[in-house]
Amino acid sequence: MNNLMSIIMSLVVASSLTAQEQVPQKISVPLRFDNYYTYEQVVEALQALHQAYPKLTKLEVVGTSEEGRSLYCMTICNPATGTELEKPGIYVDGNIHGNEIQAAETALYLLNNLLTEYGQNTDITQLVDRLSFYVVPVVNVDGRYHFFADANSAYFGNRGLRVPRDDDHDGLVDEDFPDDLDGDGNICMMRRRNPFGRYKTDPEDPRLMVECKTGEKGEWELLGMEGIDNDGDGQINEDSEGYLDGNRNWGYAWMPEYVQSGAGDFPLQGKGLQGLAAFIRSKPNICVAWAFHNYGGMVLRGPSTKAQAEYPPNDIAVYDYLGKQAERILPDYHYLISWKDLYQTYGDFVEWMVMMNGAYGFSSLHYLL
Ligand SMILES: [Ca+2]
Ligand SMILES: [Ca+2]
Ligand SMILES: [Ca+2]
Ligand SMILES: [Ca+2]
Ligand SMILES: [Zn+2]
Repeated sequence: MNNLMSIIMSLVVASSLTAQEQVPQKISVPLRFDNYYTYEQVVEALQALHQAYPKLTKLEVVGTSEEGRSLYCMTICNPATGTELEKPGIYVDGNIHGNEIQAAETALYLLNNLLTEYGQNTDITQLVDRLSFYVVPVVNVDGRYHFFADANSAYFGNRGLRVPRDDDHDGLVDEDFPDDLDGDGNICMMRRRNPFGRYKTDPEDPRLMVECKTGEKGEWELLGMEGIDNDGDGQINEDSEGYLDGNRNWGYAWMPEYVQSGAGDFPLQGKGLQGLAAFIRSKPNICVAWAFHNYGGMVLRGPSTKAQAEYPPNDIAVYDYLGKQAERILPDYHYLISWKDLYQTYGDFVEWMVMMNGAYGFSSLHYLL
């Protein structure tokens, strides 16, 4: 287990990515980690890995999204050392939040590392021989697709699933998205000059603004996010995609929308999630689940809600051991309890893995690579 932890943890430190324009490239093995893959390129990368290691891998579609995209799972199992279901299963996924794109690269890095180091590195060879790995690099396939295809904001968008929803209860669904008015590919805050505004130009960088101190003369006022009132109801950008949060829609401790924002109308409303759930239920050998998210340097375990009792002491001993290894291997990451140290989540995926499927479950929140 210590070796596995090292690999999962080293993913984060080992690869160095920068957010940049997509450079067209032929995807081949070993995979490159110098730019982010679009949804289609993730699929190509999985196919390339499968072609390079057909004996060790299985690539299958485990679900279909609202917009008809496929959710892929790559299984790594060495048939020469036993069948898949008789080995302990390690489940890893990423990008359940569509905008948290580096989670998928992290999952691909794990696959790439396990396969290219098999037969070279003794620890990895042993892991691959002893375990079955199930890796789903992109859970929210529609969110990832739109993250690359559409204009984006630093604040929101593409996190949830594309289940249409009437956010402002006017009988129309998803009728007023933000609009990229200047066509630069970003949805930004708009400003205009106004001597009564609360902001002035930052003396250190004229591209930025700082808030005026009391008595200081203002220069700028903020006008909100880029956009127009597409449906003419007097409100701007009030109803964009969704919002159903793929990580609030699972069948353990699910709570309706008035308790948990993003819950959806019922557990497993997300079409892709239904397929994924059925796939996971067919793998009773899964004993560890790891869900990759972004931002914050956290390795989180449940419980995900306060009302839930603490896990049994024997389990906590295992979590604490793994958590300590995580902190040792990953500088600046902290092993934390999700309800207490981050926030409560109802209908959480990892909690469903723990309570309904008997896995040790973690979410890890990675910094941008
Ligand atoms: Ca509406
Ligand atoms: Ca813009
Ligand atoms: Ca409107
Ligand atoms: Ca709009
Ligand atoms: Zn997330």
